[in-house]
Amino acid sequence: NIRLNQVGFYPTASKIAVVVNANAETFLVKTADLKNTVLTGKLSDQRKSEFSEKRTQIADFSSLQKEGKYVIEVPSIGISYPFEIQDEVHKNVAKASLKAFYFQRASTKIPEKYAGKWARPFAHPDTKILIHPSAVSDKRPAGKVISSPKGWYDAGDYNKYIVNSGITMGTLFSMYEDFPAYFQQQNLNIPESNNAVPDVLEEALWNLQWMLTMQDSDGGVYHKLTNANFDRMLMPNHAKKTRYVVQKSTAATLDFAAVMAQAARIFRKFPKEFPALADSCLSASVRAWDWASKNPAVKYEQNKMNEQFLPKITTGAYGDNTLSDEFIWAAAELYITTKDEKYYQNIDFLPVQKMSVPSWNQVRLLGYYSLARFHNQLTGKAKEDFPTLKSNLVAFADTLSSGIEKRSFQTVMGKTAKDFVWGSTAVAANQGIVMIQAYQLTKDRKYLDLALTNLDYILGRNGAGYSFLTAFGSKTPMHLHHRLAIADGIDEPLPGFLSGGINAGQQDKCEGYTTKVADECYLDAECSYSTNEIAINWNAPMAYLASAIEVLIKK
Ligand code: 9MR
Repeated sequence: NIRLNQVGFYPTASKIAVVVNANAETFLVKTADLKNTVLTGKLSDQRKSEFSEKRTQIADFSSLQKEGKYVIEVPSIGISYPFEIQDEVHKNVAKASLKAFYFQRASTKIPEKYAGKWARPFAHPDTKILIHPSAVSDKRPAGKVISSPKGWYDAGDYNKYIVNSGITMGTLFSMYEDFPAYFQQQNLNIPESNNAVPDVLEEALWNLQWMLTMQDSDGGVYHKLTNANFDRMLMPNHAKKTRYVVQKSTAATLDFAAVMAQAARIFRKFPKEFPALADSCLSASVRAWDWASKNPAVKYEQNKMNEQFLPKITTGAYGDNTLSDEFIWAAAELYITTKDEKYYQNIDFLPVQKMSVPSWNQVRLLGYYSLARFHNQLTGKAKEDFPTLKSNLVAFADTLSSGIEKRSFQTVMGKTAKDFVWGSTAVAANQGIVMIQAYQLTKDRKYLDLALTNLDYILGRNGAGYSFLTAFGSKTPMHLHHRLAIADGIDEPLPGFLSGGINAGQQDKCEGYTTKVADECYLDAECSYSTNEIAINWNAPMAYLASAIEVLIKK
């Protein structure tokens, strides 16, 4: 009943625990051995979010700055999990949530040297991928094969989806571009660790190389590389179903264009290591943009596709009906990389009430973030628009956080029940990134504290009482819907993976849910793909938020 960030707190930042259904008066902070009480405080009045069922009280112990390991005690209620107060307290959280991508690599052996007990054999060469009948083109008839190795497995399954790779790569690249110095010194213990290129870029390159293979000769990009149906819970080297690339789509092609434009300017800075990569990425990006301009509304409608073509494809659809945001993101990245103002003409702004945090089907803000990051280099209309862009982003941060003091858990997350969707931990992380962007634009410390509320949410201050990142915290998911973890025979899940988390939808209909309350629905069970899967597009904002906070919260 005492919910808090189970990892810990920074000496100089805010520290809050939330006491659930207690109606108590005081709390004590004790050293973890329970021998000394270092602070006694008064609990706040009770409060409750509309959709929530729990009345909560706030224990604010921000004044405690001494480093150490502690617990919170609420007399007659109980004692919290232990936590630390320490500088760089989320350093390993940031690192592990990035290292997770290494574990998701396809087409390679994962040796013990880098993976410890989670080592596994080579799997999914992906050198003979069938062109699905939905994907034929002049030069590539049905039944022909292409080679499309590497990349990351999307999630708990072993398929590779361009749309979801798009937002994931965009988020990781933005993280690097926002804080390059931090990543210059980070060592993830991956095979490429001992060269001059930051590990985050080497890791992203693994997926970038796969993405490049997904472009057809006309510039369009296949929506995904997939089995016809999901695998059983097998290790990847035993998952040997035929794999296909399916039809090209405008969303995949524009996400690809955005990622490649961003990659071009990033890898341009490493000419010695990658002499031709930046040029290849840029030309791939431009060709993708041109294809999308000629084919602006090719949706991926899996059910319709299945009426026309065999085999039927039943894996993740990532179908998106609104493509305006993909155009904006790709245009923004292409404009920044090429400085060609013709791309910028595609960019517009929305009233703040209509803005939404990034998700795989809503990438508008990724474009805005990049424009904000490079505001000193903007020209023409982009330069004129910058004040609007800035005030919109800041106003959006204010909208998301307004009313926080009335919420059960005092986090930006949970303004409405709608936050608790499939992959809600990534909603929290992405809202945290909005706060970081507002901080970068204003340098107002309050946005940093707001970002931290959502990191606290993810690591334990929430309605389910879990720290949703595996291996971090006392109560963490143990039974993820993650084929690698289910089939490996090892009790602990792979470390550094973010569970999808609380989701009121309960689409998996698993047995064992104990509540329908929006901010509590979560089931730590393998069958619960709608609350307990992992996914690359969730780990990326997690890594961003933890890394940004590590960089920005100063000693
Ligand atoms: O993250 C996706 C979520 O937003 C959708 O509601 C859900 C159902 O379409 O799919 C999620 O993505 C899954 C993908 O389709 C297949 N790989 C696993 C992904 C995470 O659950």
